[in-house]
Amino acid sequence: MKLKKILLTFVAATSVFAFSQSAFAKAGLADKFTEAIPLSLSSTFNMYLDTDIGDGDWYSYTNTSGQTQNIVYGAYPVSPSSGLNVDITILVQLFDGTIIPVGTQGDTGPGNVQTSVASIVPGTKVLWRVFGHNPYTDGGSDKPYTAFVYQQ
Ligand SMILES: [Ca+2]
Ligand SMILES: [Ca+2]
Repeated sequence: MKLKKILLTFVAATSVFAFSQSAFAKAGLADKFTEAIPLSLSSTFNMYLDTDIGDGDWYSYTNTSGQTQNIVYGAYPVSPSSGLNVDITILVQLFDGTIIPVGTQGDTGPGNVQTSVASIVPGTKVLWRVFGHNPYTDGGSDKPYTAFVYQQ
């Protein structure tokens, strides 16, 4: 009887754990550029990629300052020693909604920051997708990354 109770408690705890895991699964989070996570200047966002499924997370920064801004943005591994290799693909959305594909940045290698710079006029939005250089190994909750945007 006592063992059964312990087992039930264990099952309940496992269920809660499984639920919280799925609630934070990264597939489904910011997978499309229309669902980009907006970052403000000098802010960062820690997240991880799901492996095996080609997961990616979109981020955006919009210049609402009223003047041209020079920004640097991208992503880097929280722990360089994790060997995580993230890449970024970039889009620019003009004030009138026009979308300009910029492309994927050249790979800088495992453990390194993957970044780009832009000079953007007011109303311009920069969007970047963070994804694993190797979708099967560059991800997982033990290898989080940080997305960032700063003014230069
Ligand atoms: Ca995602
Ligand atoms: Ca890279």
